Amino acid sequence: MDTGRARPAVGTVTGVDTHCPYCALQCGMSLGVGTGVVSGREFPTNAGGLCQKGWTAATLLTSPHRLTAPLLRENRDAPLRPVSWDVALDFVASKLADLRRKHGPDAVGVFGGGGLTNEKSYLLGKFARVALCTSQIDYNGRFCMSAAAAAGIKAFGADRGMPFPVTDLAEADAVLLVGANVSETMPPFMRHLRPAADAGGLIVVDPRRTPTAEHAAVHLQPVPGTDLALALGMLHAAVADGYVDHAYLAERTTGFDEVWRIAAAWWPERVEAVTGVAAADQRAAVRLLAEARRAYVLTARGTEQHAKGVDTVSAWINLCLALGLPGRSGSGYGCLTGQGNGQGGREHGQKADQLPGYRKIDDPADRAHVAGVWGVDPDSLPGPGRSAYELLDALGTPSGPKALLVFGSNVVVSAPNAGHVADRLASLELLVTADFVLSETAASADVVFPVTQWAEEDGTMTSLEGRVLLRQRALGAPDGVRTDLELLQGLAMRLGQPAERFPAEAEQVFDELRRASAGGIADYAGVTYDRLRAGEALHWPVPDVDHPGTPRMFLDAFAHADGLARFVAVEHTGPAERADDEFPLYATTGRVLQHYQSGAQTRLIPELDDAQPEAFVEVNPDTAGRAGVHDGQWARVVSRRGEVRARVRCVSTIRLDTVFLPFHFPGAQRANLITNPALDPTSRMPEFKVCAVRLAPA
Ligand SMILES: Nc1nc2c(c(=O)[nH]1)N[C@H]1C(S)=C(S)[C@@H](COP(=O)(O)OP(=O)(O)OC[C@H]3O[C@@H](n4cnc5c(=O)[nH]c(N)nc54)[C@H](O)[C@@H]3O)O[C@H]1N2
Ligand SMILES: Nc1nc2c(c(=O)[nH]1)N[C@H]1C(S)=C(S)[C@@H](COP(=O)(O)OP(=O)(O)OC[C@H]3O[C@@H](n4cnc5c(=O)[nH]c(N)nc54)[C@H](O)[C@@H]3O)O[C@H]1N2
Ligand code: SF4
Ligand SMILES: [Mo]
Repeated sequence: MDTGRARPAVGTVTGVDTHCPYCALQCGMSLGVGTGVVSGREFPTNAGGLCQKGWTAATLLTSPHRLTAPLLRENRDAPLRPVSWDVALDFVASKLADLRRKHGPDAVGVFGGGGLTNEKSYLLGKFARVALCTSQIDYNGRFCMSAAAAAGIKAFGADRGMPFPVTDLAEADAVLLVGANVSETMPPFMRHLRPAADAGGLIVVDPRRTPTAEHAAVHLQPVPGTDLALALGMLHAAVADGYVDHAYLAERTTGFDEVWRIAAAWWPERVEAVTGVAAADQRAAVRLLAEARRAYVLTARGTEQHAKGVDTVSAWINLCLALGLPGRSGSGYGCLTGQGNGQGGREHGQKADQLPGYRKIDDPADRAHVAGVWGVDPDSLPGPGRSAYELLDALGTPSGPKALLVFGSNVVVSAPNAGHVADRLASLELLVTADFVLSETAASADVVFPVTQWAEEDGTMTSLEGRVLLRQRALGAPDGVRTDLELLQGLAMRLGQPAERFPAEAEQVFDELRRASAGGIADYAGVTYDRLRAGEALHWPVPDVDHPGTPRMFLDAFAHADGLARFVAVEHTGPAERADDEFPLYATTGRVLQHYQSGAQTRLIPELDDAQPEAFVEVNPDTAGRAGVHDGQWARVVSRRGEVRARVRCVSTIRLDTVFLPFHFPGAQRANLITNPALDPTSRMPEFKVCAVRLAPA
């Protein structure tokens, strides 16, 4: 195993082309090797721009907080101490083998992440199914993309976040952004919306007046958890005002009548009473969309992270279909993928019900294909396992896993009902993480493996527009760290697997992934490192090496066998938890510009931490007054599951019945101490975006 890569001397190489390690926009950047200085690079998604997280991304490469030796604790009360790689690997492998012998293969669980490269996601899924033989693997994408993915598959037969290039948006006269605060979550993305905004065609649906909403001609502010009703009202308005594209309906879709049967009862005035969005504003938004020459509807987590998230996204897609937008050049529906590899991470088999290439683990033909590539008996592959929250909830219970391996997620901070999740983790016989910093989850583990960061390893990422990108190694890694692939190989070998079944070279893993995905929905067979190195823009599917890729999907036909898109009949029922006398407010959660996710990385970057050092709760001044709290004071936000401490930020533009908390902070400032783990029946997405709370002085 090659671990001794020297850091190139200052000035030997300058400016390696790479991509930002954080979000799905995957902004092009250049990393000054030796200087460690990041600069924006001309690339379609960012046109040279970066956000503050991008500019400061290299800071963590040389941070003193970086882990450079494996850590191990003898027992739960002992501190983590540095040990050698061999000691840590031997310890973990023998514990895993032991637990499996005693309790069967499902005694070991695996939790992955949408920030992992395609190669890591693929090898992690293979490691779980082949080396551990466990069905118990899932990942944080369940908390992120799963609702829109499921709705996209229902409607279109395939799920690619944006089935068109990001740059197409610049041609649009109208864009409806639902539950997306791109000004903070993907700042360079705003440039693609500027033409629509300048033309007075930007519509934003968000309970808060975000920096994104500031650019909107129409800002709709629904009660959190009522988007489905809003979408039904807007569909009703589209029909009533004569905007339905009947020729498109007949040629390209099926199922409208069922949908209309429900939407007919949701006239805009009724929807106003449920959502708080004026009927006239609903109609104005529909008019802007329908009268535009080119229009898009884009959803993100605000509308998706609900226990009815799939139905809610279906309702937005229904509106899109009624207006004839999807599958046409210059208009359409898209979901904004979140994590760096949010797209690829959900295609290659770290999801409980899935095999590489977006194949299904319970489909005999899919199992046979993948087992063939892996050189194993299809019958030896386990079936589907538990979804992310259900997996965490089952840890340490009689039927649940006794050990968990975590790659690329900080669930102690980011999982819903986080207090309970921390208790479940504490009940395990073995918790193992791989990370480059001591995240809150790593800090509670028995063994922590120190791994390389983005700039120190090769790998591919699939961005929010379905484009496969090569992130090439720019630097040597510090002594003592190994790649995730090397770690998986080391464990697999100790579990009796041949080394060549778990290659540690990214390009070799990718070549195997190409074969495993060949013929699947997310077909990467024609993507090669050489084509990517040559700068080709390859959007999947790319079925063979001569295929130019598919920047725009669905132009001729949708991915269902009959080529038609499906309207999906959905009804509004509202949030899982209603406000009442005891908990009179709705809390919603989300992001600020400077922090990324659980904050494990960005809280360690001084410039970002200085800008946003602590949790806050955004609250309307009238609501604050009634609760007896003042701007700048610490408050408690209490739900049925727990309470979180946050500093009050009075904001007059937020709804009176709604408070907002970022989820980036640890300990008592964890927003997830209060969130509701009510799960969507299809996607198993938790209800991060609404729960009932009360506000009180701290
Ligand atoms: N700075 C920063 N950028 C990021 C990330 C990060 O952590 N920090 N993470 C990346 C990832 S993984 C993701 S998934 C994306 C997420 O990107 P976004 O979806 O843009 O981010 P959020 O802040 O989670 O949610 C967006 C908005 O939804 C609103 N909202 C809350 N409840 C509701 C509701 O019921 N209905 C509607 N319509 N809106 C509601 C919130 O007020 C918020 O402004 O960002 C990516 N980019
Ligand atoms: N209340 C609330 N909770 C939420 C959300 C919300 O809107 N509200 N959003 C949800 C969403 S959309 C998401 S995506 C999740 C994200 O939440 P998490 O899954 O916790 O994501 P990160 O904070 O990015 O954690 C990634 C961890 O893995 C490490 N890491 C990064 N890259 C690698 C790698 O390549 N290999 C290894 N081994 N480790 C790596 C990082 O240092 C970090 O410790 O949070 C969810 N939780
Ligand atoms: S928008 Fe996303 S990809 Fe671009 S610099 Fe910021 S965090 Fe990085
Ligand atoms: Mo996400």
